Amino acid sequence: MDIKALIFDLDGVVVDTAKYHYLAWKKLADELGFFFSEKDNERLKGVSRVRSLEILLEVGGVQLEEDVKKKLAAKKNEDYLAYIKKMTPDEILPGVINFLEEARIRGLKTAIGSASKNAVTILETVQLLDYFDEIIDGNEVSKAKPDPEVFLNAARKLGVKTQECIVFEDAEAGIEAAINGAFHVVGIGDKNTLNKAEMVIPGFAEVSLDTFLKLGK
Ligand code: B16
Ligand code: MG
Repeated sequence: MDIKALIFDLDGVVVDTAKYHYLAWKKLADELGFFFSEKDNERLKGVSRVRSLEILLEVGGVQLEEDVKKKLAAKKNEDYLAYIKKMTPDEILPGVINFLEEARIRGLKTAIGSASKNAVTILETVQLLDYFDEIIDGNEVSKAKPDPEVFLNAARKLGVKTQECIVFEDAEAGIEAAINGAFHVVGIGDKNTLNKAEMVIPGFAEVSLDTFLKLGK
């Protein structure tokens, strides 16, 4: 089946917001009195905000009431937004704009499929919003990756079959979500970690669309 659409995860694929998530989560851990390492932060990639807080508290061996957790997640998000608002288009990952422009010229549809509730804010801030036909984010899904809901919603809104889409993902849970929804999937990052993907690339720098269109054949 011919490829008709491309669905992009946001954090780790289009922009690197993981470093800002880390700074905001680390501040919270410091305030709660434990150390939260960059290695620990790897466990939060692609994971929802609520689940991220649970992992963080697990790392610190801290147990809290639900209402306190809610307040802490909101506070973390305020700190995170303060970083996000200072982002510039220079922070778009290498090759992404050229790749999106090539997709548009070739008549492919594009969407974002992200767990983040801040996806629109981030895309607006780095001036990328107009490059996507649809944005499906954490505000519109009830089931987190590896459930395919976010990508299925994107395909439905784009009006294409899942086998006609390629999902680009940097997180293992996201790759599983794409596989669970019968999408083609390209991993962005390390070949060994993302070995379930059909193809893995380090990023979009010097990558042409033709490299992926053969996945549909
Ligand atoms: P927010 P993605 C994910 O984005 C991040 O990778 C993950 O670390 C974060 O916890 C999640 O978004 C929720 O983000 O707090 O902004 O709603 O990789 O799915 O684009
Ligand atoms: Mg990601």
